[in-house]
Amino acid sequence: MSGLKRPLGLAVAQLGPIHLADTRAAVVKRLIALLREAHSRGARLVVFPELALTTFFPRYWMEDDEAIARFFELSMPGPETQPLFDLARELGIGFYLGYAELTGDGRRFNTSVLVDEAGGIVGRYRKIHLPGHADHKPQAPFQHLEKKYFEVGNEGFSVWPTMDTKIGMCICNDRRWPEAFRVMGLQSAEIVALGYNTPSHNIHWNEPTHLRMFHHLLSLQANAYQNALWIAAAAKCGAEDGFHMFGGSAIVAPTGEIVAQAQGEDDEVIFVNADLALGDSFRQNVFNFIKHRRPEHYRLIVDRVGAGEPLAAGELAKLASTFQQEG
Ligand code: CDV
Repeated sequence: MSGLKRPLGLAVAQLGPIHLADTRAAVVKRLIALLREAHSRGARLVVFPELALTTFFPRYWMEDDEAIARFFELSMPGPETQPLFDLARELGIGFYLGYAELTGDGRRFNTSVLVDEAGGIVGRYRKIHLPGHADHKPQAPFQHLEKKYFEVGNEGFSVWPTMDTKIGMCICNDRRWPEAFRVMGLQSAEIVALGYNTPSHNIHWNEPTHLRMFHHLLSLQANAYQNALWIAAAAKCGAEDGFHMFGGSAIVAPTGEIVAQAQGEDDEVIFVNADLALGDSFRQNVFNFIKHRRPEHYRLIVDRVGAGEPLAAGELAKLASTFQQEG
């Protein structure tokens, strides 16, 4: 790994708990303090968590109207978030921010925006892999109602050329799906920003607690390495009104190594002077996609959603033979 370095100051701003009683203004004040700290440490880009302006409200059963009134943003920036955008412009620092989006025609998405150093929104991502359920589960210790409150994102996994690099976004559960990162890798993403809220307990099955953190880091490390990109992952964590979510905010290099990790479960900035050129070595060698990928043999990835019966070798070969290579 040699050649010219391309350093970019990359920060993750983890948030400790946001309780139901906390106001947007109080949260934005915390975001502003974190933005200032990230800037003082040399960051050009800072990543905030998923649904960073409120408590993780999908844990509560509510009528839709109540959820919309309390937790959704009709505009971004809005009156309460404008000071964050103003400060970003003043300091010349970009950021990723997750929030609950209400569109002009009443649609609801779990969204993140990418804001550049001039304080302008350059990208928007609407979460595609929504976990949880849409029905009320009164027996469960808490709900996970993302499938009730949000629609599946309708804008794909984009990558934006900005801040002298190419940045992709995804949100929380997306990090567990290799397809999300490969789609961004195929658009030459060098950094993927992602925010998350991960409850420490699984209401669907008796998953051992220690595996929650292990699988979080495993997903980040595997996807960073296999796509030769940096991942900056920001948690909202700690106990929100008694409901615990794990921390573990991390910056992972294209080597798959964790190069910075949060120490606690409160507001905390982690920072790395990320050498974007590190990804180039992997893109030119082991993960030289154009040279080594064999998409004709990946047909089932898009043709099937769930796992089905095994196909005979002849059937797989026939599928491969019908693959249309681009250009
Ligand atoms: N907010 C999330 O998407 N959380 C999921 C939990 C429910 C497993 C996650 O993948 O972390």
